[in-house]
Amino acid sequence: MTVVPTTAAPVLAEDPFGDDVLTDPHPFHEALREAGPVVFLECCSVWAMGRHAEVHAALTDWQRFQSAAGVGLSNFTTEKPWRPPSLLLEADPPRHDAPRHVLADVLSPRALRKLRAAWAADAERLVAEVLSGDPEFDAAERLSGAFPLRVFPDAVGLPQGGRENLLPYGDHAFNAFGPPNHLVEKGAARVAELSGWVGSRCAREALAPEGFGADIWAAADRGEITPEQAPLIVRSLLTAGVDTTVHALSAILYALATHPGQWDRLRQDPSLMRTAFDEAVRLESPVQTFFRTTTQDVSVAGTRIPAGEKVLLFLGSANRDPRRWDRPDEFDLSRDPSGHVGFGMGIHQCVGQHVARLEAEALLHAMLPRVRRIELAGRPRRHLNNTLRAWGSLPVRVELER
Ligand code: OVM
Repeated sequence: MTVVPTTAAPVLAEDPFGDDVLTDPHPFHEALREAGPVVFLECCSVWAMGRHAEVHAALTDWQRFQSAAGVGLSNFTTEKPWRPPSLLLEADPPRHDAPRHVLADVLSPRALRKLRAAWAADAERLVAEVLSGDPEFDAAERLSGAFPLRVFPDAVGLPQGGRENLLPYGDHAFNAFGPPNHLVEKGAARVAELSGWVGSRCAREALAPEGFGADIWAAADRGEITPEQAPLIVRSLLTAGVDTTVHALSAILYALATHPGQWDRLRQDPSLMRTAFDEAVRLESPVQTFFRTTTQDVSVAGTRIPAGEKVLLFLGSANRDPRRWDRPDEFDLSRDPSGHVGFGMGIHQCVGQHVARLEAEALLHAMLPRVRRIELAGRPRRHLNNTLRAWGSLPVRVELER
């Protein structure tokens, strides 16, 4: 028998879910990466990884880093989840696979083709409306906060009433992955009401005869999933499909407003749109973290993590790891951002990413010919969330094409 030497993991005391780190996570991320490939976080008694190589490896190793015990701090094997677990996010193969295949089909680039023209027209209308007013406006409120709510609920097939519940519900779901801090407490008062509303919208009768919701129910009719699974898969759309795209749109608008040379470049060559979107997701990482749980003793770079432990994977840190990226803090359309883990990696990689890309493309294609220059017009304000990197306010000034 060979005895593999194990090293004790460095211990960090700082709370990554504290307001200071959430407001500006970069100094913490650097300390985390520099401390070592695996560290122990005293605050929550969990392990953590912040370097690209180890985060990528853990994300693609679902056998040893499972999701079914929850991808937040709470361990579902010992604690009751705040809602029935997601059939996608909080499941492992084989149970994960049928729901995943169904949703991947429903949200495939092919399936989204029929939405492209309508979303482009919606974006034209929104952008024309916003640009016809004051050249200084809040892009978080008027553009990124508005556009997904114009197109996504209709695409799902949700009725008009109650759509204002979507963002608060998503915001709480993403807070709930963290420790029970003030951000979770703030959402607690409305959990029953919001969960009740979301749950009621997942029924077949509540959904329009055409749309992502109906498509999921059609898969149940074909026997690809059970009728019991369908409403929970619709719930995944309503949980993960709104806040994420709102904050991804803010990320790309912020990146472009603070890098005028890259805005010019994108105007000259709109075929860089996909790069721009992925580069913004890399740089801002709208979803900053997810946990996994070890299914067995795991040795990572010489450090032993026992079975049944929570491991916090810092996607945002991996996406700025200088071991992986040149000038990681720069938004640069010359780079190839593929390989970023902003959408995760492996079997759970964001199933809705084509929806997010289509939204960003529609919005930016409407803006590019009309806006010669976009810049910050004031100090942007963060919206704090235990998982999301978000803007509460993004004041911009635009100079229009004459
Ligand atoms: C879900 C889900 C998937 C991804 C993220 C997420 C709240 C939820 O399946 O409900 O965040």
